[in-house]
Order: sequence, then C-alpha cells, then structure tokens
Amino acid sequence: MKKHLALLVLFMVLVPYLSAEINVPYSENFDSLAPGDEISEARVRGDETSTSKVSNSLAYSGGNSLYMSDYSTADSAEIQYKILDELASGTVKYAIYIPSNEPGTNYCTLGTSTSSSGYLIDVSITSAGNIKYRRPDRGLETVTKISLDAWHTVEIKWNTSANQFIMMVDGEKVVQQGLIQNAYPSYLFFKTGSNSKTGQAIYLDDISLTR
Ligand SMILES: [Ca+2]
Ligand SMILES: [Ca+2]
Repeated sequence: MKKHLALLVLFMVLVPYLSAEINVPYSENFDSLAPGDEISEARVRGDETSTSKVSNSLAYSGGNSLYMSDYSTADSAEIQYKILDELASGTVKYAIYIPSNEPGTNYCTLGTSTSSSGYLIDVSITSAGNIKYRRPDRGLETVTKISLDAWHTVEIKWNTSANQFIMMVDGEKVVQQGLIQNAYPSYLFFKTGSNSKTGQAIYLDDISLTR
C-alpha cells in the first residue's frame, strides 16, 4: 500500500499536468458534461484553488461552457491536450468570454512541448481584451481589442510547409505571421491567469482541432 502511495506521489511530482490525448478531428462543446465537473485534462500543480470546470452560467453553444478560474497564488488554471496525429497544418477554433467582474488573461499555445522553448504559436487575450501574439523573434505584439462580457470566436490556422499562422477573431483576419519555430505541434494548451496573481477567470466553449 505504502509502495503504491509512493509511486502515486512520484507520478504526481513527475507529471504535474496530465494531458488529454486527442486525435483529429477533435471537438468539445461541454454540453454533454455535468456542470461542476472538473474536466480530466485540467490539472493544477498541487493546488485545487485554480480550476477548469464545466459551467452552466454562460454558454456559447448549448447550455454549458468551460469556466477557467485562477484563485491560486502559486499557479494558474490550465488545460492541456496532447495531439497524437502528426499535423503539418491544422486549425484550432474556440469561443472565449472574459467576464468584467473577474477578468482573466487567457493564453492559447501550440508547441512541440509545454515549455516556452517548444512554442510554435502563442497568442493571448489579456484581461483588458487586448489580443497579442508572439513574433518569431519572440517579442509580443498587440493586434486588436475585443469587448469584455461578450462571446468572441478565435480561429488559428497553421501550415508548417508555408511556415505560417493566421489568426481570425470574430471572422476577421488579425494576424498573418511566421511560426515561432517551424515544427509539428504535439501540444495544444490553454492557460488562464498568472502564477502569482488571483481573481482571474474566463469562459471557453466550442474548442476544436481539425486538419
Ligand atoms: Ca457549449
Ligand atoms: Ca495564480
């Protein structure tokens, strides 16, 4: 029993975040899940105060969305997907809502790993609604602003052979750029908040990944 516990603790230390393994096409609208459920791919390192839970407070589609809230002074809320297919090109889509009473910054990242050295595409929407992307030289650039307390759609397309990513917000192209590194992504992840700060939240709905 003790051995099993030790192995479990070791596993939790070595794998602080568990990724959901997905194939394409993948889509999740959260509508067949129960409100309050913590989704299996959502993990917070040693701290349960930052969570990603199914919510029926707001929805872009159906009755539910995913509420990502960061109330930890040690971490942020995160969901991770490990992409099992080799994707030379593809499209990520999602809908996002930033509530003005507890606005959060959200990051959507594609990478060969979950560390910043593996990033291909790194876009963020700040708690003020500013949309930023990371340039190939790794500097940040702000491209446009969206309103709080409203749903917005984001579409990110990439093509490794063309070394290009395109970002559409509410159907309009806002970025066309080279990839930070020209490789196939193995991870798609969303992060909300920041490690030390608290009181930041967002809602996501209709997450999909297609070729
Ligand atoms: Ca939904
Ligand atoms: Ca935090």
